[in-house]
Amino acid sequence: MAEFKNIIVEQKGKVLIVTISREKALNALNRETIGELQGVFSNYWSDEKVGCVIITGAGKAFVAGADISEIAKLNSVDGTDYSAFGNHLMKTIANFPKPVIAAINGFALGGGSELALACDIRLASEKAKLGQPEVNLGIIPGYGGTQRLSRLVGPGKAMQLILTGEMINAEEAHRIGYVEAVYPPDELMEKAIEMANVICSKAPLSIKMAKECINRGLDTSLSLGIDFERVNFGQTCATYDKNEGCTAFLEKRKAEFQGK
Ligand code: CO8
Repeated sequence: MAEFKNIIVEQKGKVLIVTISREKALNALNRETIGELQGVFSNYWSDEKVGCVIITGAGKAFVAGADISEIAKLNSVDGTDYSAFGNHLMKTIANFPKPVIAAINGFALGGGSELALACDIRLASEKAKLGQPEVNLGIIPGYGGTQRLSRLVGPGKAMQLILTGEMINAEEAHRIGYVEAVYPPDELMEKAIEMANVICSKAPLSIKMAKECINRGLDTSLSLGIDFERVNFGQTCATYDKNEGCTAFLEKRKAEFQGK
């Protein structure tokens, strides 16, 4: 396993846990950290020994945003480039062939909220605080926040959060559908790992195709999305695991999926 400066990567069974650990800056995403995260997702893209990834943060923050000391130095050209660099990571996570769960342990602000939004499922600690405070800095979200937050919570709520820069607590985030579940702080990782293990116990190709269908559908019309689902459904019917899953059900035994 490669050594990283700003992240810790550990594997528990088929679950990869990526902890952003830059506590002196509340895990703010500087270029180096984004590069390290990009490296992890590239490395594990085709690794069959990993079935699900959890991203979390060390200390009191998930990620308190992009690194403001780097943003402060950007001109227009650099800003566009910086946004593209971070967006490449967000797209890599969104397109990653296995689910990615954000375990939001604390502050998830700006780029930290956007990182969580690029993940497939967001679980939060009761201590989490979320928001897109970019307007306080004279910028706007630049890692997909204007697009993904509005798709998740609806345009009105996204407008309210992004235009006021308001920071909300986990309970409110759950109420509006920004996060899927909220747990006591000491149970968050346990619950995230539990969910990841449930996902890992299913047919890997079904998981990959279902994720892709949901994401592709959000990016296109309903009828094209349903067409995409139809083709993928047909593909599942050609897999070993479909045969195994259906046969196991009929034989009243547990399926042994092989990811093929
Ligand atoms: N960047 C750099 N350093 C940070 C960041 C950050 N985003 N957030 C916190 N820190 C640092 C602080 O400067 C402080 O450092 P030091 O100890 O050296 O003074 C340390 O972390 C601890 O922070 P605080 O003392 O402020 O801790 P508090 O508990 O008092 O407050 C807060 C916690 C409320 C989270 C507060 O730190 C805060 O408001 N942070 C900034 C939050 C923010 O505005 N985030 C959005 C940043 S902009 C962004 O994410 C844009 C994304 C898109 C970029 C597109 C391409 C460029």
